[in-house]
Amino acid sequence: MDNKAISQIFDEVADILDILGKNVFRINAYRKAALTVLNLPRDLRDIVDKTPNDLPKIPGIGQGLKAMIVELVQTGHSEEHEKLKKSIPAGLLEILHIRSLGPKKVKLLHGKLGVKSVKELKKAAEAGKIRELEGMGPRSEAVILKAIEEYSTFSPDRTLIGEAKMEAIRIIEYMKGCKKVEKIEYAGSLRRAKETIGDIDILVTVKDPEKSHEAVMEHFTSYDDVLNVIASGDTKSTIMLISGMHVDLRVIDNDSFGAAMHYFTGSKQHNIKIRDIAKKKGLKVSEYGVFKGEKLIAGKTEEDVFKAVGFPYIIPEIRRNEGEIEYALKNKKMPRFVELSDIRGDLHCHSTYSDGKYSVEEMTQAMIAKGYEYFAMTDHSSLVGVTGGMGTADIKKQWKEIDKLNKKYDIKIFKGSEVDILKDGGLDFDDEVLKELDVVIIAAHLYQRLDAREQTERLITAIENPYSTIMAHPSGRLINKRPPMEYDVEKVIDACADNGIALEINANPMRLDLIDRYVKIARDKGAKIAISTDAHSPSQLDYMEFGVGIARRGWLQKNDILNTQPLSNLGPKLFDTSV
Ligand code: DGT
Ligand code: CA
Ligand code: CA
Repeated sequence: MDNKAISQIFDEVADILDILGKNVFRINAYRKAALTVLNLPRDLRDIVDKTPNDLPKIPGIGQGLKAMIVELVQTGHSEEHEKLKKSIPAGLLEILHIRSLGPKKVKLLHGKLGVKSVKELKKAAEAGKIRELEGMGPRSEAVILKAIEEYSTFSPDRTLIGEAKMEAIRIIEYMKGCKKVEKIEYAGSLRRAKETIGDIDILVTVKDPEKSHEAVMEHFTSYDDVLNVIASGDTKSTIMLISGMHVDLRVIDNDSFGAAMHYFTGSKQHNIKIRDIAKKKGLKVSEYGVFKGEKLIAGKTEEDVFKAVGFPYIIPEIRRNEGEIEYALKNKKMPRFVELSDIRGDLHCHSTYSDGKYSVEEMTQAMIAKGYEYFAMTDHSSLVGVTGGMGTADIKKQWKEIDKLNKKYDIKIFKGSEVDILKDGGLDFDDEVLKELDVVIIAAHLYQRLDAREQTERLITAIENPYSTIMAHPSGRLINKRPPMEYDVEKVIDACADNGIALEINANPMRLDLIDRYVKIARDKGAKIAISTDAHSPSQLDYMEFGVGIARRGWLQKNDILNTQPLSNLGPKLFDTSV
C-alpha cells in the first residue's frame, strides 16, 4: 500500500467520522495526516520496512495513526477503518463523490430524509424534499440533480492511466525477478493508451515451458500488493491489488506471442474486424496465430500477424475499428505517428511563483535533465486566487530571473503565463504585460458552468485576443470528477485554427484534455497542437508520455505538434513560425 492509498484511507476515515458527527479534533487529525502522508517525499513502505525509527520523526501524526500506518503497510488494511466502514451504509460514501456534497450535507440527508444511496438521493431531489431541509433551497436541489447527472457519466470503477501504468511497471519489474520469465509485456487498454483502464493485461513467455508455468504463477500470486487471488490456473491467473485494480497474467507459447499480443491488446472491435477480413481470405486469426487450414502461418510477432492478413503494422493506440483498418487497406502503409522521443520541449509548467512546489531554477534543471531544448515557464495569473497566482509585479520579477537563467543554462526558457479567461472573454493581465510574453496560455478555470452559447462566445473572444497563443486543457474536465464545459467545440476549434492558436493536449492523467476524438478534428481543421505536462514538480514532467499517447490516438504526426519543432523553427517568440 503506497502513500496515496494510505492518504485516501485517512481521508475516508475522516469522512466517516464527520458523517457520524464525531469529535472535530479527531476528524482534523485524520485530515491533516492524509495531507502529510500524501506530500511525504519518502515511501511509507520503505520507512516501515527499512527504517522504522524514522516513523516517529514524521511531524503532525500522532501515535495511534502511526500504528495504523504500520498496520496498513504490513497487512493492506486497518481494523479501525473496516469497523468504521461497517458503521454507516456503504452508499453514503458513494454520495460523497457527488459534486457539492460533503460529509455535513450527507449527514443531513441521511439523518432527515433517510437517504442511503445515490439512487435514493435522486428520488428525494426529484420529489422536492431536499429544498425543505435547513440550509438548502430549490437552487441547491437543482445543483444536486445536475451533479447526480454528471456522476452518472463517470466510471469510478476504472483507473486513470497514470496510476495503472505505475502499477503495471511495478509488477512487471517484480515479475522479471522470476528466473523462468522470458518475455513480458502489457497489452489491453493500457497499451492502447486509453485514458482510463479497466484491468491490466500482462503476457509472458517462459523458459522450459514444460515445467515453468507453476513457478511463474506462484511468483505472480505472491506479489506484495495482492489483496486477493481471484483465479489461479496454469496459463492464466487474476489478482486484485490493494489499490483495487485487477491484473490478468497469461503465459503464452513463444510461437504465439505476437498473435496473443494482438488479440489481448484489442480493442475487441478492431479484433473482430480483422478476423472477418481474414476469414474472407480463407484465414483464421486467433490468440494462437494466423492459420491456413490447420497450418500456423504467422504468430511470433504482431508484424507477422498483420502481414499474413495483408496489413501494414497498425499502432495499438488507433486500434478501435474507427477507420484504421480501411485506411491501412487503402494506403498499404501507415503514417509515422508522433513518438515520445520527438518531443523537444514542454510549453506549460508551474513554479513557486504560483502553485508549483519548485523554483524556476529547479524546474529549469529538471527540463534540462529531460534533454529538452526549450520550455515555457507559465505560472498562473492572479485570478486563480486560491492557488496564489502572479500579479504584474511578480511576473516582472520572474522575467528578470528567467533572463539570468537563460544566460546561465543551455536551454531556452520562454516567458509565459497561464492567463485566466475572465467572464467576458477578457484576459487576466494588462496588454502591457501580455505583449512582453512569449507564450500566453489562455485557461478557463472559473465560470465553467455558463450556458453553451455564452461559453462559446466567451472562449472565442479569448481566442481572438491578439496576444493569445495556446488554449490550455480546452474542455476543463477532470476525469471522473468534473464534466467538460458545455460549448460548441467545433466552433472553438475553428476559431483556434483561424487565429493560429494551438490547442493543448494537457498530459496530466487527471485531465488528458483535449480528448482523442477532438485531437483528430483539430488536426483536420488545421489547428496546431501543443502537448504539455502542466507540471507542478519535476517528477510530473514524466506525464508527457500520456499526452503523446492521446496524440497518437488522435492520429497526430510529428509536424502536427508545436513542441516537436526545433528551437530554430520557433523563433524568439514562440509563434513566429509556420509549423
Ligand atoms: P479495459 O480492461 O476495460 O480497460 O479494456 P481492455 O481492452 O483491456 O479489455 P479486456 O481487459 O477485457 O480484454 C483485453 C483484450 O482482449 C481486449 O481489448 C480484446 C481482447 N478480448 C477480450 N474479450 C474478447 C472477445 O470476446 N473477443 C475478442 N475478439 N477479443 C476479446
Ligand atoms: Ca484490460
Ligand atoms: Ca483483462
